[in-house]
Formats: sequence, structure tokens, C-alpha cells
Amino acid sequence: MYIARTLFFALTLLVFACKTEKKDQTEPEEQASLPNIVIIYADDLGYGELGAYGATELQTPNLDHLANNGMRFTNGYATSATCTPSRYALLTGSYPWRNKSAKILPGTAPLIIDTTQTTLPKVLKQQGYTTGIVGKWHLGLGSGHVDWNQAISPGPNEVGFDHSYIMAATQDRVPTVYIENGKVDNLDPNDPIQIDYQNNFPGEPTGKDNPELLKMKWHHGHDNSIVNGISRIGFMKGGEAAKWVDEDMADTFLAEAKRFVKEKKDQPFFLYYALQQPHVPRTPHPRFVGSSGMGPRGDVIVEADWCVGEFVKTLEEEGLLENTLIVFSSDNGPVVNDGYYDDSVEKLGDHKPAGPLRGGKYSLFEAGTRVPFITYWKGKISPGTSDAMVSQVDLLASLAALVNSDATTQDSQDLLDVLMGKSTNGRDELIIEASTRTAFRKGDWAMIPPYDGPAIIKTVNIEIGNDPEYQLYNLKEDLGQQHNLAKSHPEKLAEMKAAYEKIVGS
Ligand code: NG6
Ligand code: CA
Repeated sequence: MYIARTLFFALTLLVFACKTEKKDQTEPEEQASLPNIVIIYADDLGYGELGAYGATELQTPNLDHLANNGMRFTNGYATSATCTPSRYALLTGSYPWRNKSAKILPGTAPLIIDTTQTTLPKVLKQQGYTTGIVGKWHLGLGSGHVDWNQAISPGPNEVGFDHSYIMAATQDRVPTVYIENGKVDNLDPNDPIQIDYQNNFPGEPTGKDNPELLKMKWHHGHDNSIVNGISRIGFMKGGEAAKWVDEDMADTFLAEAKRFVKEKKDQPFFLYYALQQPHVPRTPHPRFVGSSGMGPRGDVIVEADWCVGEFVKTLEEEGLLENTLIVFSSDNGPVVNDGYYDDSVEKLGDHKPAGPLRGGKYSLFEAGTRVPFITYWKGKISPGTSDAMVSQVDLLASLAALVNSDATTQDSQDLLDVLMGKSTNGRDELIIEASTRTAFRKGDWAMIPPYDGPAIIKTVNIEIGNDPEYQLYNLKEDLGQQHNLAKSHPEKLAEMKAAYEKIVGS
């Protein structure tokens, strides 16, 4: 009896021990099974800009490697044809046209993401991720007047990022300084920064009045304060030691991105690496000058491709490549001349930044929002091409699903299986946006409602989609949107209008 009891007790202990041991083992396993997530986001890179998307005049071997060994989406969309709204949607999972402030912002604009709003980094943080952003922000900072010489808040760190190393707006807008976790990097307190988007500071040179000081001349806009021989949008005084060197920007962001990975690699991390290329001013590092034969615009694309290669190499060296999902895309379509004389038009040659698509940045035609869209995960995503429709607004719900979170928003769809190449069941319909105008994609069709205003922005030479009549295109037969079928297909038009108005309101 005693023996039996002892045996029973011992057995119970053993079972209990096994159970506890099992529990202790699964938890770290679950942690470890959470992959790192990196979103690499180019600025103004068009659909036809990469070899993997048909470019023949530019070499982009590193991005081609991701595309050819991951999923290459042919119907991948930014929500918008300009930067701020696309970035807003990427981070919040909400259509930007729902937020009136989501339009191209000056460097002094307040933060347009509500600090209580759901964001992608917040969702990932809740699941145990360390989150970081390196690169272009352009979603506003502060809540009114920003004093650039004090802690700058709210900003990325208040909407879900543990770490931030950013430029406030764009490379062509002041302040031309890096901001790390809300503090201007390298700021000399004896040389405070002042910023004004209306008036110049007395005695300060400008691109308009002092063209002799410029190394790159402005074509339209961009005639305010001069920094490094390039005039910008907005006026800036002070902060000399903190000013960035444009030609070093790619290396600076790359170094920060690598540093983040190396420092955070022991826990699951999310990095939003927002490249500044090929947005204006195009300032390749000297070692890339002449690398494309296409002038600075081509050279900075080669430089961006190199950065991606170096970054991926770092993941590989750290043993993280098999455990990291990389998403690559662009915030909007391409523009050739966006405001500086930089040979982009003269040296473009046969390169077609938009590939076969019509329009470009600022446009409701396809080239405005249809962009390179690649998912790469070594050993997990089988190489392939997908024609499924996906939008960057879907990354929130899809990546939430990846990390076992049920977070979602009104507009974001869980397309994880599509991103992983396991399904071709993408979006059925999508609203696209360009400078607050909206248009509609559904099935094979694109519909652009009538809009007043010029059909072409002459300064940038882009057709932006304005027309007094409805436009309807069958993209399967007419990818270049040459044949408006609105009149010949009234039933299709009515169906599209109804579906569109159901989402945006009539
Ligand atoms: C426009 C600028 C353009 C670019 C764009 C923002 C002028 C004339 N043009 O207003 O150069 O900066 O804003 O681009 O100033 S985005 O990719 O950040 O949306
Ligand atoms: Ca952009």
C-alpha cells in the first residue's frame, strides 16, 4: 500500500513536472516563432523602375533578387499618388481620404495620426515586438507650433515606435536635419533652429534671390532657403552643425537601419526603413555618380538598390534572413522633373519609370498608385508572381494576422495568405487617391469620376486624370488606359459608380 502510494505520488509529480517543463518550453518557442518584419519603402519609385518589373535601362540586382525569390505583385498599390496620405494608410490601416489632413505636409505641420489611433507599430508592439523607424516620416510632428530646439512630441515615438531616426518631412523641405527620438541630432544649443514656411529670416540667402549660390538649380518651387547649395521649400535659420549632408543621407539611414537590427535582434523586431530615393533633390553619394548613365535620378535608384542589398546582407550575417519577412514597396508613382534641373528629363533615354502604365505621381491613372510591391521571406515564401490586388492599407490587418493579433480597421483587409503566396484571393475593390480626389478599382476595371482642373500638370508633365466626363477602363485589355469605355459600357459604369459611392459616399 505504502509502495503503491509512493509510486502514485511519484508519478503525479512526474506528470506535473513534465507539464511544467512543456509549458516553460512552449512560451519561448512561441516568442521565437514570431518573425521579424521589415518594410522597406521607397519614395516616388515607379512601377517600371526595377529590372524585375521590366526595366531594361537600369540595373537593380538587389531588388530583383527579392522580387525573383519572393512574391512579385503586379497589382500592388499605394493608397495614394503622393507621400503623406500613402504613409498614413500604411501605418494606420485607414484610407487617407477619411482624414482631411492627409495631404502633402509642410515641415511644420502637426502630427496627423491621432495618438489614440490603431497603428501597425502599436499592434506589433502589443505582441512583444520592438519597433523602429529609420528614414522619411512626413506625417507631421508636434501638436501646433514646434520648437525644434526642444523635445519634439508627439511624433513617431507617440504612435507606436520604440525608436525613431527620421527626417521630418521630405529631402526638399526644411528642417534639413535628422531627428532621433524627438531630438534634433547634433544640435548646437548656441545655434538654435528657426523654421518658417511663410517668411524668410532677414539677410538669409534664398534660391530665388541668390542663384549664384546653387549647385543644383530649381525648376519650379524649391526657391526658399539654401542648404548645401540646394534651395528648398521653406525657410530655415541656424542649426548649422545639425544639417544633413544630402550625399550622405543614404549611408546615414542605412547605418541606422543596420544598427537597429544588430541591437534588437534578440527579440522580434519591426523596422520601417523609409528610403528617401528617388525623391528630389536627387543627391547620390559620389561613389554612385554616373552609375546609371541616367543622371542623378537613375543614380539614386542604383544607390537605393545597393542600400537594400547591404541591408539584406546584414540580416543574413546576423542569421536572421530565414526569420524575417521583408515587404518592399513605394509610396507613390514616378515623377521625372519634380522641381530641380537635375538632367532627369534629358538623360532619361529609353527608361520608362511607369512601365506600361499611364500617368505618374499626382495621378489618378494607374501609374500614380500602382507600384512595385514585393514580399520576401527566405524559405517561407516560394518564388512567384501574383496578379492579386493588394494595397498597402492591408498591411496592418495582414501583419496583425501574422503575429496572432486580431487587430484590424475598417479599411485594412487580412491578405496574409496572399502576401505569403498561398492564395490569389486579393482585394475585390480599392479606392485610390490623388491630392484628395478619389477613383475606383474593381476586378479588371478602373473608374475615374469627373474632376475639374487641368488634365496635365505642366511643370512635371504628368496627366493627373482630370476630365469633365467619367472614365472607365478595362485594365485587362487596356493596361495603358487608352480607351475610355464609359459611354460604350453604361451598365459597367453604373455598377462601378454604385460600388464606389457605397464606400466614399455620393
Ligand atoms: C510638391 C513639390 C514636390 C514634392 C512633393 C511632395 C513643389 C513645386 N513640388 O509640392 O517637389 O516635394 O510636393 O512629394 O514644391 S511627396 O512624395 O513627399 O508627396
Ligand atoms: Ca513620395
